[in-house]
Amino acid sequence: MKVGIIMGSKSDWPTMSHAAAMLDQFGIAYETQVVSAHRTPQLLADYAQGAQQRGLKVIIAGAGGAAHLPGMCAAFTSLPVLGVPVQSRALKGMDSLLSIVQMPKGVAVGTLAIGESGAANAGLLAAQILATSDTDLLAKVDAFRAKQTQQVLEHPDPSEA
Ligand code: RP5
Repeated sequence: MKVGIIMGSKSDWPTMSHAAAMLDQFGIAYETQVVSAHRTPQLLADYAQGAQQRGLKVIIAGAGGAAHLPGMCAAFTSLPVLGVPVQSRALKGMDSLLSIVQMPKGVAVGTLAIGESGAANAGLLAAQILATSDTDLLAKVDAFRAKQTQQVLEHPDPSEA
């Protein structure tokens, strides 16, 4: 497994599945697990501290509300941690975003957008990180972007179905 996708609750999966789907597109092996900063703190410590030794290169961590998972995960490992703010019911994910993005200097989390776009882009960014040392994967990322560009250029009329 190259990428670990963790999330605070099963209820985060509909969002975080978009990270998994992006990794699937690139044929990147990943694992998924519920790891909660609040409900299973010891599991979080064990997961993050053992991640590098188990061969993971990037961790994607999604959580909602008082979303401490990405920051605490980053505190336990020097692997790159990509944080996905899951959209919460009460505050629409602003709480998640602000909890994740405002890391104090010295411990870094790469924060993505709220919700599905952020999860998908976390998968894409993980692919781009891995592609820095994998030319086959870099070619796939380039092809993905070229196809996206082509689709826009081939259909410039916004009223077209
Ligand atoms: C967070 O609390 C989770 O990441 C989830 O987004 C939120 C709600 O969790 P559940 O009450 O649905 O389990 O820890």
